[in-house]
Amino acid sequence: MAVSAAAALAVAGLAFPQTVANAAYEYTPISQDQMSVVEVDSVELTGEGTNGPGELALDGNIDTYWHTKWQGGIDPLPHHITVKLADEAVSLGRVHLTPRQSSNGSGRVHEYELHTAVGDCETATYAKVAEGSFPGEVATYSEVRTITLDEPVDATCAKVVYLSSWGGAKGSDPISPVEQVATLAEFNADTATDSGVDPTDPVGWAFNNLTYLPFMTRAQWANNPLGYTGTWTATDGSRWRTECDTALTGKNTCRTFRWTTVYNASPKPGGWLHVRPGEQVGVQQHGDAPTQLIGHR
Ligand SMILES: [Ca+2]
Repeated sequence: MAVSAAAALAVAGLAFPQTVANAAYEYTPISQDQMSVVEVDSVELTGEGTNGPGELALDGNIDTYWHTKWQGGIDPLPHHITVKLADEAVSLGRVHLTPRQSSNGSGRVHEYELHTAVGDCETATYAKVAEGSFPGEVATYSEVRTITLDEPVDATCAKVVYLSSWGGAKGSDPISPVEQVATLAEFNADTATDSGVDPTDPVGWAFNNLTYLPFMTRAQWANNPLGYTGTWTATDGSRWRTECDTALTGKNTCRTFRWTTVYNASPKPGGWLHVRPGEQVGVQQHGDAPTQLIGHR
């Protein structure tokens, strides 16, 4: 159970900002089956065997790849590949670029720009939505490069521009040499939806709504993980921890905590105050303790 800062404040009846910074997103892969290559600026027709065509970046096979022309003269940078993501615009959150897996990833992307458009991918106006660069270590040439947008963008089409690219390997140099061609084994993309979670909220063990159970003894909990110190994962995937006989719990007593992201936030001068709310489910204290209900610690 996660409560956004805005929602928590709304419950508390306080004024709160209309925007929540640092929203976190949940990503869902777009099937390559619904994507198609609109355009590549250049194709090697003969020098790479059956490889070369841009469509090979959408065939689900990391061993096949798009390759720009080099035979008989190298087509110069920049290069680009444009992909239609879907018939209707999607909320684009990330793009994954799987480098060519052969020749030490020669032609993999170095400096890039990501452009997107809505509408007909051949005639639409593209706008730059991200730029950056990927490192050129030979040792990591095969790893997927991911472009994550700061905020999702409505897009029907995505165009990856290679401003520069890395070659394969040169002697024992750990960094690849510069290259003029572009290659790409696989193009993938994810849609993004706001998860409602403020990632600035801390994650940790929560303990709230302390309740003593006065009519049971420790012995009755002997075979229950709530009755002795330890951690476990419940069948629903939730993580639990019980602590017994410490300064926190008191003597001959246990407290049980659940790993959670449930926090409330309220504004304070210069930032936010994060408070653990009192709605934690299932956390309790038991043992030979006094009969009382205690609120937040
Ligand atoms: Ca491929």
